Amino acid sequence: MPEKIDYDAKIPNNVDLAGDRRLQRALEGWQPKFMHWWGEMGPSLETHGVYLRTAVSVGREGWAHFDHVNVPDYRWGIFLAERDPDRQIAFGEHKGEPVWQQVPGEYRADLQRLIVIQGDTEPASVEQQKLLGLTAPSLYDLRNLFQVNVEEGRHLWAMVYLLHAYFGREGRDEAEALLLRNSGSPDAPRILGAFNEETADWLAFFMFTYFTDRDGKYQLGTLKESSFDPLSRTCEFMLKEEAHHMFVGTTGVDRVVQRSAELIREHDSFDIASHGGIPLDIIQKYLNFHYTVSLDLFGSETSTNAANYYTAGLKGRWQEARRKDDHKLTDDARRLERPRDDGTWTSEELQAILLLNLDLRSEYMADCQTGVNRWNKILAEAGIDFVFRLPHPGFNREVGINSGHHVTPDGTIVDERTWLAGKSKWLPTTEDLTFVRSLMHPVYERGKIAGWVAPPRQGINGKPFDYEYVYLT
Ligand code: BYC
Repeated sequence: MPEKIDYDAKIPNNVDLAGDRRLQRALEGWQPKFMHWWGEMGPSLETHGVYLRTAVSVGREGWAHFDHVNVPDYRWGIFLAERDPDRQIAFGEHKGEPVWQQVPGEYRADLQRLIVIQGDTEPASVEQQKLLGLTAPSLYDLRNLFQVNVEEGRHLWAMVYLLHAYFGREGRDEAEALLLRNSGSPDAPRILGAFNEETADWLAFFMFTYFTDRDGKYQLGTLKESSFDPLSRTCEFMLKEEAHHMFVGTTGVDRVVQRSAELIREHDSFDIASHGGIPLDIIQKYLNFHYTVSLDLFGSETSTNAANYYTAGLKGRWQEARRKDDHKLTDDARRLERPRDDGTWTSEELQAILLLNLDLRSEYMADCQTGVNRWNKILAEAGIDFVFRLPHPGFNREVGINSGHHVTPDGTIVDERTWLAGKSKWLPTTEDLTFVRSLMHPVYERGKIAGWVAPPRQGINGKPFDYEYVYLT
C-alpha cells in the first residue's frame, strides 16, 4: 500500500483504484452527486481561495500540504493508513486470528450499519455549519471552518469507499442515501440526534467542535480497533485529520473565555453583554447543552448491540491494546448508577460487556474535563471568581437510563415542575441564543477580529494571524 497519494487520478487515492475498474467507475458515478450535494448543502459563503491543508501522504511525517485552494476544487479522496501485514484481532471471540481483508458474511449487516451511522454524521456536520461563513469573527476562523468542512466531506468519502468496495449493491444504495438525508429535515433527518441540532452561531460551532467532534474521536478510536482491516485503516487516517477539528474547538472556547474575562476585568462586572461580550453563565449553558447532546451519541449505557459488536470483533474499546484484561470480558463486572422513580440513585453490578457504551463514555468524559480545566485556568489567571463545570451525566438526556428522568446539573433527581422552573438557568434560552446571534457579524479584514472573541496565539502553519487566509474578492 503506497504511502503517497495518487493525485493524477480523478479521485485521489492510495488504494490503487485504477486497478479495479468497476469500483472506480462506481465511485466516479457517485462523485458528481457528492459535488451537487456540496453545492447545495455545503458552505454558502463564496470565496476565491482558502488556505487549506490537503493530505499528500499517509505516513507519519509531512503528510499535509498547505496552499490556497478554490473550495469546490478541493481534491476529496480516499486515503487509508498503511497496512500492517501482521495485524491480528485484538479482542472478542476471534482474538489472535488474522484481521479480515473482506467482510465475513455473518457480520455484514452489523458492519454496514456501523459504517452508515459513522458516514451519516460527516455530511450532517457540514450541513449544520452551512451558514457560519457569513458571520465569521476573522479570516483565520473562516479558514478553520472551511478546513473542518472539507475534511468532514472527505470523511464521508472514506465511508462511501468502504460501502462501495465491500458491500455491493446495498452499499451503493446506502452511499446514495447518505446524500439524501439532511440535518434537521422533518422527512429524512440524520440518524443521530445531535446531528439534527442547529449550529447557528460561532460559540455553538466551538462547542460542537470541542464536544461533538470529540465523540467522533472516541467512536473512530473504537472503529480503528476493528477486525475489518480496511475500516480500521480508514479510521486511523481520519483520526489524524480529526485532531485539528478538536483544536479548533478547544482554542475557540479558550478565546471566547479569554475575551469575556478581559471584558469582566475592564468593566469590573460579570454583566458584559452590553459591552459586546458573552457572559460566563451563557457560556456555561452552551457547555451544558453541547456536552449532554454529545453524551447521547454514546447510545444506552447498557447495550447488547455494543456487546455483540465487541464479541464479534467489529468495534473495540478505546485503546484496546493498553487494557490489562483478557480482551473478551466474559467474566468481568462493572457498576452502573441508575436514577429511580423515587428520586434516589441506585447502583447495580452488571457484566462489563453490557456496559461498553458506558466505558467509552467514561473515557470521553475524562477527556472533556481537560477542556473545562483549561477554561477555568484562564479565569483563575484573570482573578475571576467563576468556575465552569461539566454537568452530571444524567442531566438533559434523551438516550439511555436517564432519559425520562429530570436530573439537575449537580445530579439531583427532581420532579417536572422543579425541572421546568430551573431549565432557563441551565440551558440556553431563546433570549440567550438571540443575544449570541446578535454578536455574530462578519469580520473579513486581515488582522481584525470580532469583539466577543480573543485572537489566536498562533496562526496556521506558521503564518501570522493577519495572513490573508481567505481571498474574498
Ligand atoms: N440518536 O444499544 P443502543 C463523528 C439507537 S461522531 C438516535 O443504545 P448502540 C462526528 C441505536 O441506533 C461519531 N438513535 O446503541 C462528529 C439503536 O437503534 P436500533 C459517529 C440512537 O447501537 C462531529 C437504539 O437506539 N460515529 O464522527 O450500542 C462532526 C438502541 O441502541 C442514538 C458513531 O457513532 C442517538 N444518539 O450505540 C462529524 C460510531 N443512540 O438498532 C463527525 C458508529 C442510540 O434499536 N455507531 N440510538 O434501531 C455506533 O457505534 C453505535 O451505533 C452508537 C449507538 C454508539 C451510535
